[in-house]
Amino acid sequence: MNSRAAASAHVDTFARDRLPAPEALPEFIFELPELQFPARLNCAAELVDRRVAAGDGERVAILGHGVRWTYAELQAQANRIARVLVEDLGVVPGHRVLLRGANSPMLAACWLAVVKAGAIAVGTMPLLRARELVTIVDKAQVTHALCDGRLAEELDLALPQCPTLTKVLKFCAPSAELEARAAAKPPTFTNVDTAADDICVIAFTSGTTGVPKGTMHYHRDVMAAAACWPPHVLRADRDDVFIGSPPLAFTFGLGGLLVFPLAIGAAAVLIEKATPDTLLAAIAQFRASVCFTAPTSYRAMTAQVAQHDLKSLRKCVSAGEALPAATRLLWKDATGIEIIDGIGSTELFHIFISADEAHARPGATGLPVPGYRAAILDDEGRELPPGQVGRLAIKGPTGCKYLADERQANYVQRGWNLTGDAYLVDADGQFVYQARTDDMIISGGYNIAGPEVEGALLLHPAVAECGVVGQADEARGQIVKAYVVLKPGHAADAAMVKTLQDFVKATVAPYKYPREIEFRPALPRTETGKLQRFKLREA
Ligand code: 3UK
Repeated sequence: MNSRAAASAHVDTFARDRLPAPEALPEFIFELPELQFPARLNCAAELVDRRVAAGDGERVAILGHGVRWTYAELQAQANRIARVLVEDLGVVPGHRVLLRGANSPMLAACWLAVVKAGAIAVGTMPLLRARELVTIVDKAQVTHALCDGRLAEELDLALPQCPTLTKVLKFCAPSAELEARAAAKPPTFTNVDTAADDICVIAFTSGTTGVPKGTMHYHRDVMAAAACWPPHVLRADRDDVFIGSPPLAFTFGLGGLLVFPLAIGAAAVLIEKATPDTLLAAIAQFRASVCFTAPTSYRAMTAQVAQHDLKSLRKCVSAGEALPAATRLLWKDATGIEIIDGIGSTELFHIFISADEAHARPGATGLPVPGYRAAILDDEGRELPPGQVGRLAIKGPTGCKYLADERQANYVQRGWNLTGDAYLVDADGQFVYQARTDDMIISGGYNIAGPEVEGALLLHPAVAECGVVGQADEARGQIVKAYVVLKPGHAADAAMVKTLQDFVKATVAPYKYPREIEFRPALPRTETGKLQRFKLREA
């Protein structure tokens, strides 16, 4: 790698100036031959222009409701938007451009346009409110925004408190201002010749607590993610049609629903609402073959699988939270498909431990993805032997680079990325998730992993969803407390509490059983499908 020596193309150096100091960065490893990146690299050019140049211009790139763009059409649209950014809005390389919208072809074209222009895409989750947008705009000193008109309200409310954000252009309904301007531009654009280690994405963490962290990613990080997990574990091909629920503002969605399909010349379906019901209908409608969503979504979809034609579906990816063994089994029974589980993080861009269909093991996440190394460390940073629970540590071609954030020192220690997860390696070398390190329950001297108790509860036919946390207790320090959503037709009474407690005792070591069970109509979740255990703990 000699890209360090290559001159940055950024005229506005805000992001580069706020990278962690060299000694605070994780160690990067580029052992695979496919990770030898040139010093100059623009990932949008790699994903779109290179495909068109290779003769794929007439292949379908992006599908949506009422939209079918070939690679050539996607290139033309992204180029026109890039011209609007540069010629009309004065975007220069290094500017931070906020993107706001539900997943749609236009949002994808905007992302590519920002990156082609050498600027930095700052995605925002559709459900964010004005005050959360203000925080992001302030932290990233956002200069421009492209916003779906239907989600403009909260951004408009935020604007008076966003002095750096001077230019906002809206796309889609009602005004389609961006489309009108883009249509007036020629379909060509000279991509900014960025360095491989120029920043092109700032992805904000969902921030369960505290101020969200801006994770910065280089052009080469995007291509590195595309070179590791997809060809070695997912193994989709160019005739696949990708679909799923995670927002493009979440790197799980950005990779799975845009970068990875484009990297192999496949097609991506971008739909705005991907609730279990609409996702199943869209799989049937678009003949989708590769699906990305969260464990709870697979669980919810199983009940409705029979009402849809899912013949086209061949690969299902789960990430965001641990995949309970019960959910893996339910989905396999309903569809015949073995889910590909993978743990990834916003800091590392995408998945770094995963198992393909052949290596899938209920209850385990899988093996380190080629290109990445994984270890289990104790609190002093020493590597632990198999069977012992410790802190998951990762090294690879991508890694944590927070935007001006002291919490860099929590995530990166001695060159390792510490994800905040407690894991163990079993006798087969499989990595087995235990809990978030701060979600371990210590009760009467036992360490109990909440997700393991959840996994046991989910095996019971009356349980729709559940969340298990530690609750302060005078005698035991903490007790195991379960919040349970029952399936329709089951009574939330004392008899059910006893039934579930006995069931857990018969399924896992009896000391792990939930001493308290509370029934709830629903559980608190993030927009990315993660259970918000901290909200349950506060309850
Ligand atoms: C948890 C998992 C067990 C784990 C993500 C794939 O989730 C993503 O990024 P986030 O920054 O959260 C990271 C944390 O989520 N987690 C994710 N996947 C799994 N735990 N099994 C899993 N399969 O605590 C991790 O540290 O929101 C996932 C790709 C890109 C992503 N950004």
